[in-house]
Amino acid sequence: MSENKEIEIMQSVYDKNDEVAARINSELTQSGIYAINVMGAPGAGKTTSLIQIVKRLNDVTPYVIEGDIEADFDTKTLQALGIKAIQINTGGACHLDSPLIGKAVEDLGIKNGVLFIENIGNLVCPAEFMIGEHAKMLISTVTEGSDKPYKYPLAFEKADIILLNKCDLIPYIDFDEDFFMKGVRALNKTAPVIKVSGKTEEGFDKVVSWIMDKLNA
Ligand SMILES: Nc1nc2c(ncn2[C@@H]2O[C@H](COP(=O)(O)OP(=O)(O)O)[C@@H](O)[C@H]2O)c(=O)[nH]1
Ligand SMILES: [Mg+2]
Repeated sequence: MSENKEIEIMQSVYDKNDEVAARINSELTQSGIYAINVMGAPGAGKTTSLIQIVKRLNDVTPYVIEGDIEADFDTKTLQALGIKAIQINTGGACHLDSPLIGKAVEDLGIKNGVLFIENIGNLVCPAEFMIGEHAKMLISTVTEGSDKPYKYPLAFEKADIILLNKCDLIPYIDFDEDFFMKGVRALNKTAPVIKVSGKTEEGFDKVVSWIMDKLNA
């Protein structure tokens, strides 16, 4: 009995979140914004990748919403590069939700461009909550190990594009790319997996070309 009740409450939390997410998504679309929910573990290189992507966007205006439990280092870094960015601090919550994004989108006042939403560093909860995005970008890294698709399936299953970051470090570690890709493809047949490095900058031209295709579609 008590177990049933718990499931019902969670369902209504998800329903409410998804309802707001759908509204944000349609408002963003009407404003000419393509929104990408950027997910990955703490330190996977979410902010580093955003910097690499943004500097290749040319004529497209980037906007960033930074999600962190505490602090605003990433927002300050992006603002110092001239990027329109604002911070959300969840004060403990392990993921962003759509009411938080609705308020941030209003505050940003954006039109025509790409909105990147850097989610809280976490491979679990962010994948469960829609936040008004058009696509989910998952950043996984070679230093996390090749077993992550098997251990955190939902994030890999839901991703529309997967960046495999820190490829500059492959010579120094025991990353098994075949095992990683087998795990990814068992969950997700279609998302492109792009090998990148925030250090050597390899791969980011391909990522930007995927984004531009989506934007123009
Ligand atoms: N070697 C290497 N380090 C990276 C790469 N990408 C990010 N880093 C480093 O990893 C750390 C975390 O990066 P950050 O972008 O802040 O990760 P976030 O927490 O996911 O936003 C920083 O010290 C980065 O310089 C990469 O491709 N290769
Ligand atoms: Mg960051």
